[in-house]
Amino acid sequence: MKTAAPVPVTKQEEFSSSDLEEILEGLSQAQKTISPKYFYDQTGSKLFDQICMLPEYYLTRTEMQIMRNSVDEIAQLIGPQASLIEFGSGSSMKTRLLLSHLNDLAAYVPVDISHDHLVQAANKLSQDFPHIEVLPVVADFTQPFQLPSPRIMPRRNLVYFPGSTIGNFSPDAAQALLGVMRQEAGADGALLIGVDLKKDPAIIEEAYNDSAGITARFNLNVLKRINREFSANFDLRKFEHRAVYDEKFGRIEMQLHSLCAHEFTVGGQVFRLAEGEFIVTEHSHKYALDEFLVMAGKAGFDLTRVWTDPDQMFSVHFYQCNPLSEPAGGSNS
Ligand code: AVI
Repeated sequence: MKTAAPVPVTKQEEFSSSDLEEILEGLSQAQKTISPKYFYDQTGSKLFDQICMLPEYYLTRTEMQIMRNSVDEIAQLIGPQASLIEFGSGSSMKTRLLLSHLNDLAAYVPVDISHDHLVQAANKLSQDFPHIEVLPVVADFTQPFQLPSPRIMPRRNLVYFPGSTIGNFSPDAAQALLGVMRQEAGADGALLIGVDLKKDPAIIEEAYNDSAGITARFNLNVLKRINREFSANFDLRKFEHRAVYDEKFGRIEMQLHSLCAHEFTVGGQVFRLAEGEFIVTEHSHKYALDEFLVMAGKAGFDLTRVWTDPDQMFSVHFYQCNPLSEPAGGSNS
């Protein structure tokens, strides 16, 4: 069997120095928090892939069905020789459908913070789609980053952000991230984004409290990771996973509840938790269609088309960049 050359990786920055500071700061707040970005070590990334296949986790299944139904129309809207830039690509599972329908793509640029998972997925994709140039970028995509130069000059950039990962950002941070996407998309660019919709809270809570306990393992794994990478001593037996929908904020909140009063240490600093006190590990915001449209509009995106499933559980949006809203400091195109 022929083995393809490994894909060239662009590395934007080192993260490790500020990670410990960020974790310590989150744990020092009155409401202790750990950023969801720490979920995705090797184990966390694998657990997340399992979550996507759970019967209760309707998001992936529904989004994929919408994509399957609409992919020809999406390919038409994208047009020839685009560069497909995926923010937070992870294992790029959802992208395969798109890649197999875009046969004259200039390049596929997966962008992710998790180096190993990204490079592994990019090499696999490059083998499976040998006609597409795969140019992974290791970067914190919440900050503007330099795009690699494909061999074929792209006619336009398409930013792809599936999975409703936008929901894991606070509305302000989501607004700022849409601004970064607008900048990376450039003058003739476009955005294809998956957004989970507001619905019966019971359906949402089930999706984050699955009966097989995979989401609980995913949530608790962040403590294991911090133990290993940041000299911490969390005792996982003293924590319990919970996920609660907050109607006021339109978001699910993932928590790690302390089952008893106890202390733990991270990077030499001691923290205390009372019984019943919890650490917030993630918010997953759900949007009404028009709420999201307004946010995208403010970032400089004009809606071309939105697709939903018959039960209005999930939505996929295609936006064109509004040429009048070219970000200050230029674009990446
Ligand atoms: C990645 N993100 C969109 C997932 C979500 O639904 O918010 C992460 C997740 N957390 C628990 N289950 C899935």
